[in-house]
Amino acid sequence: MTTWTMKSKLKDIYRHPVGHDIIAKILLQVGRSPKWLTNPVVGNLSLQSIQTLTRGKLNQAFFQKVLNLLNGEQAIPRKDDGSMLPAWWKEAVFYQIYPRSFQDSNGDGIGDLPGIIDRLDYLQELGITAVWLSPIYDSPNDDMGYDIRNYQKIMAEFGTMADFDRLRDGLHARGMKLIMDLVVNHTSDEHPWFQKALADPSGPFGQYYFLRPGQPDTPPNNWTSFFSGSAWRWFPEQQLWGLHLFSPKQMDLNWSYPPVRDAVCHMVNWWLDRGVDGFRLDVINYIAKNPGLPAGDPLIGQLMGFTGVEEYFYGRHLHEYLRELQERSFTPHHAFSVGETPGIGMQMSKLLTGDYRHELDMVFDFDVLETPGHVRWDDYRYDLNYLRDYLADYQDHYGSHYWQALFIENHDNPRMISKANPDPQYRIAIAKLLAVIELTLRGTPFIFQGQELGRVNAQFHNIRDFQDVESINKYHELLAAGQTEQAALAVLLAGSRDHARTPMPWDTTPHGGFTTGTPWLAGDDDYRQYNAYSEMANPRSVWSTYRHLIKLRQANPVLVYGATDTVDRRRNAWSYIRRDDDHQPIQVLINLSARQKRMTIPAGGSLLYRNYPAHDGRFKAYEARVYRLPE
Ligand code: ISL
Ligand code: CA
Repeated sequence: MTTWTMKSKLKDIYRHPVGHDIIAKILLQVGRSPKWLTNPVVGNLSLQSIQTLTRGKLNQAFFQKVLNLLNGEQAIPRKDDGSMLPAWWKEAVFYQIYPRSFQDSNGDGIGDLPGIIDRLDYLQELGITAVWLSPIYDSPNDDMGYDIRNYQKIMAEFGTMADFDRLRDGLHARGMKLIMDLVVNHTSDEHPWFQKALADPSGPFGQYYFLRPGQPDTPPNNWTSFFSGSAWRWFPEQQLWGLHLFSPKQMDLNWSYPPVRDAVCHMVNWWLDRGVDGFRLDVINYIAKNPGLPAGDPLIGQLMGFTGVEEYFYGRHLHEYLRELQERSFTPHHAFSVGETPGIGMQMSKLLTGDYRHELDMVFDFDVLETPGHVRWDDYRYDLNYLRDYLADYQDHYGSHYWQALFIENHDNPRMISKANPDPQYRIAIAKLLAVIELTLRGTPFIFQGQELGRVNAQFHNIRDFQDVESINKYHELLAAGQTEQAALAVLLAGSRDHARTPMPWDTTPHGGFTTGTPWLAGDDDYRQYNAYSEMANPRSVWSTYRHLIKLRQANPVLVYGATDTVDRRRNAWSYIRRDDDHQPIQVLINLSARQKRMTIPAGGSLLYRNYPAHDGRFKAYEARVYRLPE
């Protein structure tokens, strides 16, 4: 057993999975490259000498937190041994549906299950083989369904349990799998468990949550909420504080209390028995708060933007809880799991997903979403060279026991095209380039609704155009900090989650055919040009690219399981070859910039796809091509 101390050196810490990801995360936050560490002078620095060098700015308390994390994890990820297990979820192409915004069937402006059922043929036509549904459970919608009031009931606006059964059958009849969203870090404050806990804090539900006695102006610790302010809510009637990492209506469940784990397993089994094929597990790495809820380190808080994270993003009992859930629910049902794990990097993710560890099958690593030194709220251009470096690193180093979840968009993020280059003349080329990347790498692609149409950020004009609790809180936080309304709005325009949540555009009728009523979240008139109906009819559309590449992937196992050899990594260039022992290799060539680029075309290759009409010479702006190579 290794014990990490202030004498430990940076290069050794970087070899430890947790140390590796913490250092990588800090460098990403401050906008530095990990290459910095290969400098021997840097690598040989001990924590002690770093403390001295920073003149105590990084104090003892800070290092103690880091050491706690290091010493809390003794496991080392298993190395690549070439033994890769096949699985349906490795071969699948997933599609994420945000039900509220997908298709309204009854004119109330809210997407619903019958609406999704009407669009199953669309998904099949696109080539999708698995669907992830964002939450459809009964909820007061403080956080759009991520605040669940009843796990075993369908949200009234979305339909009924009978609709759900029809949806499940419709998917299965088309050969598609169905995974649901499992939100068990917290429940709505309107969930009966919480209501009972409040009504009788010393009764059977009192320990389901983190309820603490105290004084109205001194919360139990300094943790902050991801949706602004303290993570503690005061309940004056009961004279109790309650912990909520997200909105004050999302109360954190206490996983250290065994009845909570029983209740969760029971509920998960109920859905799995109902024929669900697996789950996407919401902020699942946050479930294990360290015992005693120790205060967050202010420095870490400053660096990460949230105080307290180090005490729950990789809590001491996390592996144990995940294994229990796996053993009691997932394994007996042969169910699939993908964890949403903010803050977890590549090495730590291995310890959560190794095929020999019985915890999760895959996780989403969010470091793909922002380039070094940036956060989601920044208005900046995402450099696609970073996307290349990030993905190539996984292709090179993830190894045979782990499997990457490939994604660039979801319901919590602005559209990637808008971040990479909002100039409309490049929109289609970038959309197709992103499709090429996501559909030709090793890993499982998750396409977020509208991504296949080349959706871009919405044209919001006013704070009243936003619906998301996070955006609205952020806006008021900025005003309270003295920002002008215009400046605060600019921040929302850069980072709001609502960009991903506008209505899905189906055709050129009002509101893109999403609803005959008034949509719950207004879109703009982009649907007149970019919509499913028009794009399906056009062989050169973004949609047709997605369809073509999905089919290509499905027809070529080398694109799923093959190794990835990077052959060109010059600035603004990326080329890789997917190969295995049984098939002809496939080479991908990409110009990552708006400038023309000279690329070396493979001799004897046959063209499988290109995002521009045929032409000679240099690669055009954001040009991407796929070739089949001779054996
Ligand atoms: O960690 C964060 C801040 O950097 C956030 O990204 C946060 O962890 C992330 O948004 C978690 O998302 C998931 O859980 C939330 C919900 O609002 C999101 O929609 C969901 O995807 C709470 O359930
Ligand atoms: Ca509806």
